[in-house]
Amino acid sequence: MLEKFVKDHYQKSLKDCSNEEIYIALLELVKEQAKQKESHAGKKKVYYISAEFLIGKLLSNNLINLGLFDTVKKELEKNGKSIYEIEEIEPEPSLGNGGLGRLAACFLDSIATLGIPGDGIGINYHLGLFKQVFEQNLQKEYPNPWIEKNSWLTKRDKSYTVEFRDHIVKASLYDIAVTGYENRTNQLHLFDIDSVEEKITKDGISFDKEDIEHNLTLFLYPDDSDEKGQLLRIYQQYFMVSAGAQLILEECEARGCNLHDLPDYAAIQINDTHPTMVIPELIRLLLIRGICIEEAMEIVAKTCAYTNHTILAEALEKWPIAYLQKVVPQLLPIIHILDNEAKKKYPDEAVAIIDKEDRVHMAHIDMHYGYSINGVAYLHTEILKNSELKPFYEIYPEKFNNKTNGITFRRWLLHCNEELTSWIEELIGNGFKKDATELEKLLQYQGDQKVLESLLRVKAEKKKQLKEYLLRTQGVEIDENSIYDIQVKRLHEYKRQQLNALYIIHKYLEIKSGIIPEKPVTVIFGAKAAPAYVIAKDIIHLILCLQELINKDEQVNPYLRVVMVENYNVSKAAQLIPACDISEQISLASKEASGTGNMKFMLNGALTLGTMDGANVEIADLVGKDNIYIFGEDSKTVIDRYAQGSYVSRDYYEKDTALKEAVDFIVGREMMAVGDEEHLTRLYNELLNKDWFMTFPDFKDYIATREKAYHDYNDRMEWAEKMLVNIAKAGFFSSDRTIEQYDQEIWRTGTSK
Ligand code: 475
Repeated sequence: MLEKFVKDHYQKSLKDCSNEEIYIALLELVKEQAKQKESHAGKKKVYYISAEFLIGKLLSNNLINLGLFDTVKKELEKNGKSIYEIEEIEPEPSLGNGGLGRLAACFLDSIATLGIPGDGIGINYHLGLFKQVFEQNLQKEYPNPWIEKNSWLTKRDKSYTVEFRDHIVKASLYDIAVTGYENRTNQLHLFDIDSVEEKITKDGISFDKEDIEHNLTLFLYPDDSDEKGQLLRIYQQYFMVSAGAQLILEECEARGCNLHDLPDYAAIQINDTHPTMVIPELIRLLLIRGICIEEAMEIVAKTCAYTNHTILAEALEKWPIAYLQKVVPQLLPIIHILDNEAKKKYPDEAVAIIDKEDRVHMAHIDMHYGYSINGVAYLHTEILKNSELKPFYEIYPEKFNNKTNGITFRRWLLHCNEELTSWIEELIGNGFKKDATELEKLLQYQGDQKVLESLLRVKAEKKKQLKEYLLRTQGVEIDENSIYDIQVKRLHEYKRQQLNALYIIHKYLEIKSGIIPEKPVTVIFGAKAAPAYVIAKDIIHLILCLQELINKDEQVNPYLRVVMVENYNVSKAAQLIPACDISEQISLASKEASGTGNMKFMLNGALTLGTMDGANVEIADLVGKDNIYIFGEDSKTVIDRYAQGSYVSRDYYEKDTALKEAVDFIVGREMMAVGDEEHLTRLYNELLNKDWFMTFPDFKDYIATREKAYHDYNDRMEWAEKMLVNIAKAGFFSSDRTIEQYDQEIWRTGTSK
């Protein structure tokens, strides 16, 4: 089919085309095919508004979803071309940061796959999240341009006016088609301004924060450590929601809505607090269209639903009224009304929209004026109800619900691990592609040596591929016969990459003292730190220094190696995850809302080494304690300890020699030889005097549990059986399941079964 397409469009045969030409032809072909599956049927539609959509490269996924992947792959092969080389040409869109953004991308895939009318609404950031480069063992940030002349973006002949206090801008609409797996096509709507200027950055990622006309859609999460940066974020958020709200009202009216019945036509899912201003903005637009304030508030409250993704206080946005006044004064009368009404009914200061310091609590707007509040894993929702959002749960118990996260198996199995996909298919057929719970059929092979051996062969193949990939892309050499132990996620103290680093130091010291591990280990990290997050960047420095020190040490490197992957992103995740043996999910219990990497690793046959946090709890329930490595204190102990305010990290340090040695090593002679004193000393002091995320109390158990996992690894048959159980039980974590629950319990479009 590609041959014919290329002939018709370029009057050339496939084998005479360059890879670039084939890539462009495939873009066109996919767009044409996707268009045929657009549908305007159905009354109610979902709008998923999010500051991030971490969609990753789209070519192969679109081909898979349209049922074209195998045909195209074979056709290319016949003509001496490779789909994998063509994939490399596609730039990775830089529209997201971490879990929240990747979840939004998985959800769009599942919404379309289940045949639900549902579009994404976001911003077309030109430089997206920064590109990470390591220089002198430090993270440096550079712009990450990704938009090319030919891309998945389609510019629509459509724009909306967005008014700020001192600017009026035109929000132009760009769409990216979202193909469902053997189902309909939806859209990801991304707004942009025509005057944006990619070239205004200097010296890395600095730019004039006040030059709104040129910078509005430049970066995702521009540095907000000063007032100008916070104002820019407010500009971005309002830009997204105002254009989005106008689009929603226009579309609903076109489908027959008279605005009074908006909740019958739209369900708006607010992805964390970044899009919260959609609530006052919709009310404002309804007022302009002649609806009275009481009714407007009621309509909007029946249309909007809020998802919370974190209990970390610093991530819950609170904007000073004065800042909102400077950017979007038109919203303030409405925000004051929302605040007054809420205060009249609920005088408790804890649930106020505007607090005593004149700050607007965005999440509080969502909870008072939305009809659903959901957490993203069972434990997370329980913590929201019983502690973090308790005052709201007492007022609105009926609004609270859980939607445990999920991942799309099209990307995180079918695309990233063709070998494992075929292995599964040969054993249980291909029903699991549509109904992920069918993976449980694998359980019948638990004691089957031949099957287990073939599973180990698949893993070995993916490990070999990762070795080659790392050599090719980063010039590092790893041992494919070592255990691959991987921690990839945003860098944050609560995720505790520093605990993993302490283990590495401990192991290094052991090897130095002559204790040789049973099996060599390769510890792999991938993580970006927010540019203004000082300690997170110190932790990256620590890891990079360890990498240099250990990999150069010939006494140690046969047994232990450290690799920090540069600029970790979706494409790199797709290489790393299938090759992993041990998945590090070691956040401080209660702090990781869910995690979704944990699900991807499990699905690809890695075993979890983790705390009882987020979705790890549900993974542990599903696979049973013999098939997961759990360590550390539980969330209740941690929450109580915070409440008592009694944690003193130094007490643990003084009592545990192994811990003391590892911590002291950070500022020891060897590290100072490769690292920077200021960074290392700051991190050392932070751990010793604060350790806010309590790595020290979990250190001992972490070491013991990690050693047990490494020991168990050597019984290959038993290990393979554990892998098999993990794969078989991963079906629950399909985002198709999650989205079916969103649809049945929150959106109620009446589409999914
Ligand atoms: C959680 N990002 C994961 C994932 O639900 C969870 C917040 C504020 C500003 C910028 N970025 C953020 C997040 O809060 C985020 O990514 N949260 C993550 O959402 C999906 O699996 O546990 O940390």
